[in-house]
Amino acid sequence: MKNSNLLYYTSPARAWTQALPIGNGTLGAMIYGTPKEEKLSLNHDELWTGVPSDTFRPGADKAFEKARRLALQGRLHEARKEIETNFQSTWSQAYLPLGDLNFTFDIRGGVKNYRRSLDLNTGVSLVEFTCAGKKYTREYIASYPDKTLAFNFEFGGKTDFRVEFASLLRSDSFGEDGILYLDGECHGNNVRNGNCPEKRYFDEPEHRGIRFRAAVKVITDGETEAEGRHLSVKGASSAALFFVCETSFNGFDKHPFLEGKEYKKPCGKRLKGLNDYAAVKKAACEDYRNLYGRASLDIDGADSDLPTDKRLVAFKKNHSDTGLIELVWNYGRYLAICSSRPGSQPSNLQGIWNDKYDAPWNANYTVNINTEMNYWPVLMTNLAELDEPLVRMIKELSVTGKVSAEKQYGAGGWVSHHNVDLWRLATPVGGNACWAFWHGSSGWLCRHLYDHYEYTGDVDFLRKTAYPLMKGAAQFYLDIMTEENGRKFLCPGTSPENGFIYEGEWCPVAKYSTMSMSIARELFSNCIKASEILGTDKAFAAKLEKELALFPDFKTGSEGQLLEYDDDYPEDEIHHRHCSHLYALHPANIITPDGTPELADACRQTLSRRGDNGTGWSLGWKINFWARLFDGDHALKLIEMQLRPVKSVGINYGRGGGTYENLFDAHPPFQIDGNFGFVSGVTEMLLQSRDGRIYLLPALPSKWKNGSVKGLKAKGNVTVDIKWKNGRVTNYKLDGKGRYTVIANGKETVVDL
Ligand code: FUC
Repeated sequence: MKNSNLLYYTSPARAWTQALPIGNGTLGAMIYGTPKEEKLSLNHDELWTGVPSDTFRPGADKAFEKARRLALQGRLHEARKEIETNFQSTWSQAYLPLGDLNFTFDIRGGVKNYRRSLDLNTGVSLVEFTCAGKKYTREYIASYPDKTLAFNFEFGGKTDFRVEFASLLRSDSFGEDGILYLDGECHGNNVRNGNCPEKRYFDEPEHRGIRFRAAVKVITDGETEAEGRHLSVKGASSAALFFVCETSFNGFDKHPFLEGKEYKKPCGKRLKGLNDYAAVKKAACEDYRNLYGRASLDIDGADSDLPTDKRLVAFKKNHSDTGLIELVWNYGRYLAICSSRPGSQPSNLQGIWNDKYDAPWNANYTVNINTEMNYWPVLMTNLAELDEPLVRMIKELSVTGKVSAEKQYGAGGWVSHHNVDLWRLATPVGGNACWAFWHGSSGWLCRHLYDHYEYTGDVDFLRKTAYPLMKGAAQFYLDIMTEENGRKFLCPGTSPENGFIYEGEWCPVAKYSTMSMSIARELFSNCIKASEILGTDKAFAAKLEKELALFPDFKTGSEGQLLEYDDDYPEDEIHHRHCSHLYALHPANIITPDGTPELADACRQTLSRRGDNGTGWSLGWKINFWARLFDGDHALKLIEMQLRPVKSVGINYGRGGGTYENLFDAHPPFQIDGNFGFVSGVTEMLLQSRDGRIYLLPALPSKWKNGSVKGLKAKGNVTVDIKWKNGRVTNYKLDGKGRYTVIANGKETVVDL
């Protein structure tokens, strides 16, 4: 058995990026594993600043019109100024940390045989050590069925300990009947959004934010006593603890204070039912295993039984440990299961894990790449259920996005921009137009809906959920399309978060951007396909067809690269981390090496000029690009770069991407998208599917000579197992229905399932 399902360490975490994560979609904890003073850093995914509010900018529609006129006249700097001054609005709300649960154990003597671990096969995290000849074990799990984080402590002899909450939020803590409570309140406003720079809390009910109750119940053979803000336990040989948390958040469109949901009683009710650790653990593990156990990967190569942090360092010198690649692939699936479950919020920039009062980029939903990347691996690794929170978010965004379309642009349909929050912010934020003025996320998010249909084959989902949302997003782009010389395009356009040199100065606003046009192109095509499948909306589909025929073609530049904008403007940052203009290559399938080889060559050229290096997610995206170009060796190079050990946590936009000791992806700072881009990248190297074609090992690196992968999904709801030897498919199994063309070992075969 290779060591590809276990993270372990021989010393406690000293930093958050060394601690180990558990989560049930809604509740999350980072476990430090300190023997005598344990710290669990806690999260609930509904703890955000703010309340629902109107964020649109009055008069923005006029500003948009003006900016468009200016851009058409080639007055791009003026167009930018108009957008930044009169079009953009406020920043998103912020994701907040719940707090820490701190334990002090009365354990004396030197600690020996220390080990902490996370077993991805079971989802169980363990801390073990001996002290004065006694063995201590602490076990931590997250339970989705029981909506709790549960811990079991076994002490080698009678031990005293105390437990208390510490939160950065306005809160109060007290103990009662073996239960420790934390009642708290989130900020009514994100200080970053400029309305009220220094003020986080308000007295006026209409400005008060989400309230919550967190509680931990201790069941022990020792004596439990509440003393002020902590519980103290005396003479325990073991203790089971159950942590729960409920909030007053009552939906994106309900005021959490004035129309808040009851949260204290449900908390108590939930705790009442939690008494039997073994039963809770059994149900949690079964539920987890049902998802995690669906897929597996085995690449022949070296293995390592080094502790994970040392293993990462060793990999830097010698890349032969394919077990580490499997481990990070498995870990990404684990993180997806922990951070996105039906009923939870979608995973944000940090999944659900954040210990910072002011998290980087507010740990919001950044939807010009990051949130989408979080969901890339879900369908292909057979975890379709995990899409639910994202699908729900898109539905809710279509409501706020309708207001955004109307007020910001005077258009129909719905639109969202580059940031989203718990309240489904759909208007453009403030600041530089290079990020704020970008209306591509509604279209991009809709590709996930159509993908969900394509992977699952669920026509009902397409009819009731996906298509109406796709149609609304398409309607918006139709409404704002601009015509010039018989061509239709989205004017003005930006390409996340890049710019170019125009009339001697840096400028982010062009006549149009390749990415926005690619998003619209894909969305329109998917709407047309959906209308055929569903037998509806023929007139609308015909309109889209007509429009598509007028889209400008992809353009290539002086060095054969795919152009990012309508013109070959001089580049400013040639190694920019975003490669948005390659959207047509990945995630979309508009450009393919076998369908449009010349454009695929242009993408290759773009990637070569951009260079390999980048932030964590940028490296992750590049694995996927090279996989789509059927270049496994280049994809592997990016994998190796993404596994570079990183310790620094300050924001670095440059080229410092890699992996922290707990295998979280490093932008830096920690950003979970890179973990997920890694999983989809590796998967895309082994399996791709589109338009009834299933590619087996389309981008297998020459180093991965032998191996097998099981339980992946191809579009059409086909489960795929593949075995290979000496770089050639030797065996494969497709489980599903329908007719497909299978491409393996350079040969095409039609199969009927
Ligand atoms: C986008 C990226 C940054 C970072 C931020 C959260 O704006 O350009 O690199 O990932 O999102």
